[in-house]
Formats: sequence, structure tokens, C-alpha cells
Amino acid sequence: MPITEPVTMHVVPMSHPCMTARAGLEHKGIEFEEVMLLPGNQEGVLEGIYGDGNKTVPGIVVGEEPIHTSIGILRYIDDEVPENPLYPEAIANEVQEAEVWGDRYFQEVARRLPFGALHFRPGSMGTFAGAGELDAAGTDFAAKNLRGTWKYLRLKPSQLMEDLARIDETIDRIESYARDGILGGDEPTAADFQIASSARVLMTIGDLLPALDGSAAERIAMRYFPDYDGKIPAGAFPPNWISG
Ligand SMILES: N[C@@H](CCC(=O)N[C@@H](CS)C(=O)NCC(=O)O)C(=O)O
Repeated sequence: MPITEPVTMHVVPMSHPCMTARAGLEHKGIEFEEVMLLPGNQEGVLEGIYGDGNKTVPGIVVGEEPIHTSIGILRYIDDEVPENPLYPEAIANEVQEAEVWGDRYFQEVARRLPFGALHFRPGSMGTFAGAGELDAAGTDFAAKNLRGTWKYLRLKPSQLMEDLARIDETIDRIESYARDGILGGDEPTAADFQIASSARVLMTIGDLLPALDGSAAERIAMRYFPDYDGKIPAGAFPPNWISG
């Protein structure tokens, strides 16, 4: 059954959960309008629409009905438009489990590590806006902005070291989802969209490319999200952070 009411999605630039929700809506053939918000300047607006405590994007409004979070959106559209199922019946539980892992763990890793790497290479921040490496004044601005982001996300070197130490295990987990047919098949599942967007963001970090090379994570990232700006050259993280 098609959705007949107008659909509006709230997003911020470069956001991987927004990429997930967008891919789901497009896969289901649902037309929607995007409202681009500024990162970090959205609390009042989003809580006003999605309810107390709901300060993140993505969210969609269908007619008058607000639906919040990438998982909430994928599950809602799958209920409303059952064609091209994102949770095929035979593997629905497994897809949901992988999707939740993707949301709770992998999405956070993909939020922390790029800002972690940019701390060491602030000039590369320009590449995320398609502008190339920044000049000296731009790098000063980026460094200041990154200090604010580290504070906002409560980033700590020890957490980044742990994320990096677990990166092989993390990529292996995605490999096993692919082996079990939960993602990486002919038709995308919710787990594909949830995990591929985070993998694509991690591909901007040169230090992680060897670990991702030839993996199912890399394949689904490039398949569903071929275009994503950002390039932090290898050598950003201290070598001992990467070797664990
Ligand atoms: N797990 C949630 C989280 C989404 C999330 O944290 N989005 C970020 C952008 S990538 C955001 O809105 N951050 C703004 C904030 O935390 O104030 C989802 O997938 O919808």
C-alpha cells in the first residue's frame, strides 16, 4: 500500500543514519522532501516535532505523524509498504539483531573515529565538504570546531584506542552476517542500509582501508553509498593506536 500523505525527513549534512533512512525510503519508492538542519543547532526544533528527548536526526513526518530514528523509520516504512521487504520473513529476527548492533555499536564507532582521526589531521576536514585540504586559516577554524565536537561527543583517546583495537573483530562480525545471508545479498535488508552507511563513513579514514579491503563491509558500503566525500590520509592515528 503506497504512502499517500506527504513525507518530510529532517537530516543534517554527512549523517550516516540519515543516509540509512534515505536509502530505505528510496528503496521503497517513497517520495519525500528533505529539511537540512545545522548540526548542533537543532535541539528545540527536533524535540518540538519528535517529542521530549528526541534531539537527533533522522526523523520523518508522514502527514501529521512523527517517526523518529533510523530504525524507527525503516520499520515503519516496511510495515506501511511491504513490497521489497527490508526484514524478509525467514530472517527477520536476525536482520533486526544485526540492525540493532549496527545502530547501537557500529554507528557510534563511525561517529567517533572520523572525528578522532581529524584531531590529528584537522586540515582534512575540508575534504568532507568537497573542498580539499584546508589552508592555514581554514585549519585553525577546523581545529577549533573539532575541539567543540570532541567535547560534545565526549570523545576520549582511550575510547578511540578501544574502537581501533576492535576493528578487525567488528569487520569480521559483518563478514559473518554476510555469510549467513543477513546482508550483502541480491536485495538489501535493513541491516544492509544500517551497517553500510557506517562502513562508508569509516572508508574516509585511510588508516582503516587495509582492514576494510575486500570485506563485505566495504562491498555493501560502495554498493549502497558509492558517493561520500571525505579523505583523511593514512598516518593520522598514532601507529600504536592502530596496532593495538
Ligand atoms: N541511533 C540514532 C541516532 C542518530 C544520531 O545520533 N544522529 C546524529 C547525527 S549523525 C545527531 O542527530 N546528532 C545530533 C545530536 O546528538 O544532538 C539513529 O540512528 O537515528
